[in-house]
Amino acid sequence: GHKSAVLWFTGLSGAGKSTVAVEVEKLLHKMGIRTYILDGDNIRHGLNKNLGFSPEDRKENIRRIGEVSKLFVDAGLFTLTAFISPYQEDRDLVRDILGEKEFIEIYVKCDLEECEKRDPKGLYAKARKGEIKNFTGIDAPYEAPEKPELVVENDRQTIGESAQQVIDYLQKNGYI
Ligand code: GGZ
Repeated sequence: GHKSAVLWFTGLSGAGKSTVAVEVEKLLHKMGIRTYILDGDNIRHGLNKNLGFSPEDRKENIRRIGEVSKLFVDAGLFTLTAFISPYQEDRDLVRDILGEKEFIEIYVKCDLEECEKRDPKGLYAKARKGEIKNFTGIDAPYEAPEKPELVVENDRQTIGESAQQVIDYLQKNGYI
């Protein structure tokens, strides 16, 4: 058996949160573990489509995602979330909602310079030109986790290595 929890990936836009989450999910599936990924595609376009990117809206975005994650964990699923979640206070609130053992904070570390170079959706370029306001890393803050359970350095290792690091953590700590 296994003990389900939330794998909470946090980091800049373009850091590779979703990419690592998808890779971890594949590895969990191979072990017969059921999962669900929450990301901008299924949350910001649905449940949270009334929210923008002000600090207040981000706070509410993260709070709702925390509550939804709790429901999935209660249903027995390993839940993987991929949101910037830039504020320590908001992530701490989710930790309170979930409980210490059910919340695994994973800092997906990647230099701003590298994220900006990747810029898959051209959003950093737009933010630099002032066409997008309050863009994380440009004119809105990102507070790096103070005490994450795990740090994966996506600008220094492959996605496969980052994913394996997460699986190792889960095994070492008795989740799987
Ligand atoms: C940051 C923004 C913004 C602003 C639109 N700031 O690379 P993406 O496109 O797919 O990831 C970013 C995503 C961030 O949404 P989150 O729900 O993860 O943010 S938070 O946790 O802070 O609530 C980016 C896009 O939305 N995007 N405008 N101003 N990212």
